[in-house]
Amino acid sequence: MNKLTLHIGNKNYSSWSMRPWLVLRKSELPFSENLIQLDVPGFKDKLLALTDAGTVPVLQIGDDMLPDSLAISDWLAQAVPNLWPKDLNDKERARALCKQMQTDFGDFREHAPMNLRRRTRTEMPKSCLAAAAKMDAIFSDLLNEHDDPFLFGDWCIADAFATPYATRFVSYGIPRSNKADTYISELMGDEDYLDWEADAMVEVWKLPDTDMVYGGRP
Ligand SMILES: N[C@@H](CCC(=O)N[C@@H](CS)C(=O)NCC(=O)O)C(=O)O
Repeated sequence: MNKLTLHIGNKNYSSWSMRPWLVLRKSELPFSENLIQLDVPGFKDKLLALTDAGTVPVLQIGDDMLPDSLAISDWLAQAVPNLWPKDLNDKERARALCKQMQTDFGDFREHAPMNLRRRTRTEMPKSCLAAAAKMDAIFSDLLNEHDDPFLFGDWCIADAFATPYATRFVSYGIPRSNKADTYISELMGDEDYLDWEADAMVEVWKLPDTDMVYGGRP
């Protein structure tokens, strides 16, 4: 197989980067990573030098560049078995949920930006809480249906996509059901997630605008 390099953003803040990084870890394929600091002078030129999308994550496969967290995950699932559920109906549902997590829940993403170092218990806007409650209901239904511990029984790409949302519930003290809380703890206790988080904790580069939302300190 061609050499794999995952181009990613800052680990404390880049939720899109975390998803395929977790999928790559679960795939057990060897890969290296290249971290590009976002929102510093010249960062966009670096992203546009990778692909026209101008975003991270980007998976470099030999000399080919593949942007987009879901496209990267699909590529990895073709290379390695069992990253999607075995049941074909569940596979379609898991993929649709990933797509929904990419495009929906905008109020959750906007008001509770991923910030792994952050812990607060402030009152969040109603629209954010409503989007989080909707996600909680989807998670709880799937966990009940598949008898835990993951959304479709065994760990799959949908759980990688859920992990940055799990961290938002915890960072901003967003209310959740016991079912969702147990699942969030499972995701945030995952050994690969903990490796990513450990790197995020020691990053010195900061985004003051993100750190200061809801009374945080820069
Ligand atoms: N749909 C894309 C979204 C990627 C994305 O928006 N990435 C952010 C970082 S988390 C980015 O590159 N932002 C830089 C910019 O938009 O200038 C995916 O799933 O990979």
